[in-house]
Amino acid sequence: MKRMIVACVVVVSLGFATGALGNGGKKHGKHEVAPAGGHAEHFGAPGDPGNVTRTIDVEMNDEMRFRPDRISVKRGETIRFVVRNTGNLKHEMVLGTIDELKGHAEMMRKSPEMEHADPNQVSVEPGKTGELIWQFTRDGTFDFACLEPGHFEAGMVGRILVGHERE
Ligand SMILES: [Cu+2]
Repeated sequence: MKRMIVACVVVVSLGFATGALGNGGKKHGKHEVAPAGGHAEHFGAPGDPGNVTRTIDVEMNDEMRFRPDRISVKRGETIRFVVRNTGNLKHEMVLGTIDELKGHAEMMRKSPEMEHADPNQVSVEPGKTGELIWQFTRDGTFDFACLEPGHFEAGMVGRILVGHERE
């Protein structure tokens, strides 16, 4: 858990450094290399829009809840999450394991202005809709959360069951 947080910090610092240098027009460029911390491979990989097998609508609201907050997928499925923010606050859906989400939530509390744009997350302004495409490659129980400061702590979390029977 401790180590996971450290890994996150390192990745983010590198991102900042690259952005700050901004040389060679690489600013805000997509990371081509495999992520150092490798959080993503715990539960899958960014999905190819051409391979989407199912669309799941998710609502985020100011009651600090996701609806649904429990999602079942089959291993191998590529899911397009259509994420609608029905509240008046900014919300986001971040996929991960509960430990790494906790670590990120802590970072977000310390640096609320921090913006992160990874393929495993989507930030959605009030009244807007965003999309997140993810392929689930491993069986298991994974989590998602809103990491806007305080939201995770208020219970804005959900769970994804991969490879389990549909409920
Ligand atoms: Cu939120």
